[in-house]
Amino acid sequence: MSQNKVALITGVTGQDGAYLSELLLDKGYEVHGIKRRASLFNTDRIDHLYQDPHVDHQRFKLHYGDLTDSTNLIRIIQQVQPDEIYNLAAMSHVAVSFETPEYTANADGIGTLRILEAIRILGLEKKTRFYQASTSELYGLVQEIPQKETTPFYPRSPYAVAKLYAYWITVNYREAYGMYACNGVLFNHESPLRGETFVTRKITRAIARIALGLQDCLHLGNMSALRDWGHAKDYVEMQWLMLQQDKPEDFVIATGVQYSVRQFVEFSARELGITLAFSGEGEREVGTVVQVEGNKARCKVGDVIVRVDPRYYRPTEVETLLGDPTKAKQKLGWTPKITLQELVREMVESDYDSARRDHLVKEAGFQAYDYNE
Ligand code: NDP
Ligand code: GDR
Repeated sequence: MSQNKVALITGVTGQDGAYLSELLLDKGYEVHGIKRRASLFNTDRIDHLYQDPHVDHQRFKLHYGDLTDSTNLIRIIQQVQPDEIYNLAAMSHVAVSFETPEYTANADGIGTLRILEAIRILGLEKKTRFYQASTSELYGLVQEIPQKETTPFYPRSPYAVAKLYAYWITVNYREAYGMYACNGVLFNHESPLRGETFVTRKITRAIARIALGLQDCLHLGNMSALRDWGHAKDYVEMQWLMLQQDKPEDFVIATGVQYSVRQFVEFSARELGITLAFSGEGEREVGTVVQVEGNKARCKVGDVIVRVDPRYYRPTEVETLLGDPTKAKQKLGWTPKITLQELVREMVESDYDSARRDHLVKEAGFQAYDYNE
């Protein structure tokens, strides 16, 4: 039990930020998070951790900030004096990074430099340990299967190129200034808290809505893409473990098992009693209902509920990712606890509950939220 440590999390309002906050609070940490100012509330994922700022001994505190503002980062780090910084903030959507490449470079690449420099400017090199949220997207056009710590990088998007800079500036500050700074090269990890436009959540949400008649069809891009999907709750434990070692090192975190996007659709549908058959190729591929069991799904045999929309293709795609987590298993004693089947079940159940709420709202004559991206 690491009591009284102080952690600062950037990206606290995101999927990993929420799970990591929970983990660190459970371990007795004082947790500070940086959130961006937004025109609407943006703390849904951490509202259950909220503590009244007017009471004493509060252990969860939020600060307004942004990775593109050095002055703000220096001020917060000076005020918080963290033992550990987890840099989770990023424009994290690969497809969107093609639309906003300069901003992505600024936030994801230079943002990391800004934090490392703040630590140095404040003379905290020996006190503050730094975790950088690196990514399997660095492998991009893969040079070796499976990918491990020594596999060469070949980034395939503005997001991955920005993260490449962040990876190396973290290594450089470790070597140049003796800082405890490390990269977790994490493969895709998902959960019911995953953003709705990442493919797994888009799938589980759509399948739940289709089952209840709230949506007709799920439109996807490249269904043949292969990913190594784990559970975010498992992976944030690794982020913490990486900062508890004697010396800083970089680690690949993955399950070592790979599935296609198409399989993820099949598994999700099956959770609600729907069996799908896929036919056609490329842009003409469709998923048709061939069997419906149980009473959860209202769709009928013969319904086409999955179609390809080239709008979701990426200018350069990462076709296959498969991680080799041997080093993490050996040095950190870690193995993922949650299987893909359990992950899919948890996500589908959570989205089915939300869809049932939307369905009740619609039945009661109110306009149901209906944004399908
Ligand atoms: P999310 O997209 O769920 O969360 C990203 C967080 O970053 C949000 O809190 C977001 O704020 C915040 N953010 C975005 N831009 C800025 C900015 N300019 N300044 C401050 N905060 C900002 O990502 P995940 O939780 O899934 O991922 C966490 C990190 O791990 C990211 O860096 C991601 O790139 C990386 N990663 C994720 C993997 C995954 O599979 N999930 C795998 C490998 C790496 P807001 O809520 O306001 O949008
Ligand atoms: P990824 O995740 O790009 O791997 O980045 P995403 O879920 O967006 O895509 C995974 C694969 O699915 C294909 N795909 C689609 N993707 C989306 N979003 N929407 C679709 O409709 C769709 N159809 C097919 C994609 O082309 C891709 O091949 C995630 C992010 O969390 C990054 O921040 C993180 O670094 C990496 O995982 C590891």
